[in-house]
Amino acid sequence: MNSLSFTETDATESAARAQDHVDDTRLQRAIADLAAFGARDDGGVSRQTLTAIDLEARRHLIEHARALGCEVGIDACANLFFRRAGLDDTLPPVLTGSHADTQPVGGKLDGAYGVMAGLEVIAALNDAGLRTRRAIEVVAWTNEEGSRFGPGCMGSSAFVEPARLTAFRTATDGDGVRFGDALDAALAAVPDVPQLPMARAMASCVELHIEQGPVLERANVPLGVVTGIQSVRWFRVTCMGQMAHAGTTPMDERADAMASAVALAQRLYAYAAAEAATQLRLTLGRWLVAPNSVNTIPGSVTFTIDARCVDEAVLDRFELALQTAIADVRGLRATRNDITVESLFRQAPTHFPADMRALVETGCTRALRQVGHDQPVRLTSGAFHDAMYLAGHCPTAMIFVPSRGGISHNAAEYTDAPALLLGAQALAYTVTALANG
Ligand code: HGY
Ligand code: MN
Ligand code: MN
Repeated sequence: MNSLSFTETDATESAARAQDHVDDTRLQRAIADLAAFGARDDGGVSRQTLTAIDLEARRHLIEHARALGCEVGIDACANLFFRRAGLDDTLPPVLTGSHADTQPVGGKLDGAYGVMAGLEVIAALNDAGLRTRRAIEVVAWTNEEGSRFGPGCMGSSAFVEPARLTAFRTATDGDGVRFGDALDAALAAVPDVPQLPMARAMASCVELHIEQGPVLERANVPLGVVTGIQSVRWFRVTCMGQMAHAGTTPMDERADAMASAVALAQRLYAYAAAEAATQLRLTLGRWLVAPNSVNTIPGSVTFTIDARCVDEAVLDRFELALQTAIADVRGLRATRNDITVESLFRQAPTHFPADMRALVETGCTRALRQVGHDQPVRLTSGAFHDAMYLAGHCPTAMIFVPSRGGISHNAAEYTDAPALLLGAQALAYTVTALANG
């Protein structure tokens, strides 16, 4: 096979061989080995970004990748890249992978599956004795979840737009730790890993991920071709009041911040219920009450809003409704309570290109046919992913496998081994074909 001029047949044959060398046992072991870092008694995983346990997991990934013959690099946002050289290293590589951080109470698969399946593709290529025209890089993005430090997808968004990193460094976690300090510690922990520039050219990107929703399981089809990712907006609302004694303060003389927050939250949930037909999704997930004492009237209550929809106009209308609700609640206690809202994160809907989706469909269909299924399901992602930033950087696509009960961001997150194998097989086909393109 001429090293620099691959024919269509070569690319397809190599893709099929890579797919056929994906090893189920090796994949399961790799997922289990990573899940041990932050393992919980309830079967979940707690490995928030740049915590000590995350740094231990990163070291494990570096050693695992080196054992597969990969070169390892890290960029200024501590994104880890595991590179399998191509025959022509002047060409931009094909990127796969996902994130290795988890929610505070996460599962074994969210993000981790895409990283370990990417490394399994490299192991399969090694087993098959295949060289590819382009290099293949598997990435472990920093802080996809955005739970410890907001916003989400810090690593991938800084990779494509490095100027964002300055502001990200000032983000703080619940203990007041700055992202910049945690980042510097993560970089110092890997002095043996060379630093890479950000915003490097990539030929294409494919991210494999669990669906985290119910669609594939209800369709009883183990593979999904992701058509795009819905739009997301995060806000922080702060309701101010006045701390006072719970026993001595008459109800009509209080500036109770919790009363404002609850009145506002009730309006927002009622709005979301009225908008159900639009598939608007509203979550008020993180609440901070000061001074959080049973017998002091709350002086301030802060809560986050996570609003999502495939139709951005719905989110625009939601923002107007939010302002109206705030004005309403301010009116209830006009003199004493103030309410502020701050935008934390916003991302327009993502649409993956047709040619990338077609290639993913080919890889999925070949894998499915081997287990008696016909073809993959096409679906939009309800969750956001690093691929939403890569989609603006290079041709990008995603592959999904089902989540049992549609559950994720929960210790009960689970996908059966046959589906995990199929996802890795579809990834191997797609990435190998792209790497020979
Ligand atoms: O929130 C999300 O959609 C992602 O799972 N972090
Ligand atoms: Mn994820
Ligand atoms: Mn997640």
